[in-house]
Amino acid sequence: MTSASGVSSPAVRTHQWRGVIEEYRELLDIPADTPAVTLREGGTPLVHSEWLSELTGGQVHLKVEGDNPTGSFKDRGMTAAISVAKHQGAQAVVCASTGNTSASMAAYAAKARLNPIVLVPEGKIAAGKMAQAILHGAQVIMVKGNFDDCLRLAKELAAAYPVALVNSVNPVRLQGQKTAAFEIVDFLGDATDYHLLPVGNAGNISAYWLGYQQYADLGRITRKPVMRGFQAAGASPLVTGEPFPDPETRATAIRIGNPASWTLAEKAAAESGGRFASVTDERILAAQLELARHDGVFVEPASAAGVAGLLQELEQGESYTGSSIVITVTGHGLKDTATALEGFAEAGGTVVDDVVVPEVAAVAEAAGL
Ligand code: AN7
Repeated sequence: MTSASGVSSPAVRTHQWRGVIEEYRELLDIPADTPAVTLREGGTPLVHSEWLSELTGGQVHLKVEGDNPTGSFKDRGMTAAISVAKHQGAQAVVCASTGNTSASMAAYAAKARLNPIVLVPEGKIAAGKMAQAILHGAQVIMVKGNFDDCLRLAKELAAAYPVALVNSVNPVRLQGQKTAAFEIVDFLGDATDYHLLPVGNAGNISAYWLGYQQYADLGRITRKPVMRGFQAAGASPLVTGEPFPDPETRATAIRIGNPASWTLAEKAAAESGGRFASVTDERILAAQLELARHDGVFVEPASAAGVAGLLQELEQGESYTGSSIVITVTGHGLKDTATALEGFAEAGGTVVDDVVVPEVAAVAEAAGL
């Protein structure tokens, strides 16, 4: 077939994923007539991990959220939040962020022609995320404080000035983010026995639980997974039960001391028979490296917390034999190559530094052939 423009089109068209709002609109609690501002987020791969399946004696899948348009799971909630903000007449949007929320908000705000304002903790944002926010046109305001200070300021700003708050305290965000649970079930045919994931501000674990509960109510799953959330040891308020006034971790995405969705997250853990645990930065960086080596999946440090948690539990004698497990890996490794390479070097790795003359013998020698 040839169209008027002279471009030939295939006779059979494959379905092109429309983004999470159009794929799941009837299941989302947002105003029905909200036009979708979308970069066709979601529809991310559920990748079988041979490495972790062998280690556990179970079946482990990774929900690879780094494959979203801006490289993290945040795009699911952001398409919803920006669509609703635009529809309601907002002209400016604000968020506090450890990096990924700001990158996502800036991209969707650009698409929606809104003015994005981001508040980030000074000096603690991975370079890739900062570059995204800047290039998408955000006003990036660095705060001499941590994420929790930024979130307080973002709330105060939105309360007093004409700017819409799109952090996950905005319930529309969780409506978008819960679609990841739908996708997992739609792909596997049922929920898994366990779902493991990193936890920072605790919106994601809360959203997954919303999604699983909704599918259970609709009779689309026969069981709900046990939810296990993993925090960095230096920022683990859900484990200790107390806010951290000075959270510290090299997994900067989850450097959060007082999670906004604390209560919802505790509910998810309690109702699912799950729990929270902490993992050290050393374990997080080791898991990031092993995941890249064994599975070909490159994630940012925070995103490896769920895998680090699984490995730690196996060492502690926990059994996952015969179980099905999903681990969400939340953001792409290219977001923060500096920390990745530091972790690699600390693990004894050598970054390639041989420079050879342009002759095959020299290349072969350098390659150890
Ligand atoms: C890669 O961008 O909070 O528990 O401001 O970027 O839902 O907060 C990021 C969080 C995990 C934690 N993995 O998710 C922000 C921000 C990555 C992240 C989390 C974040 P939540």
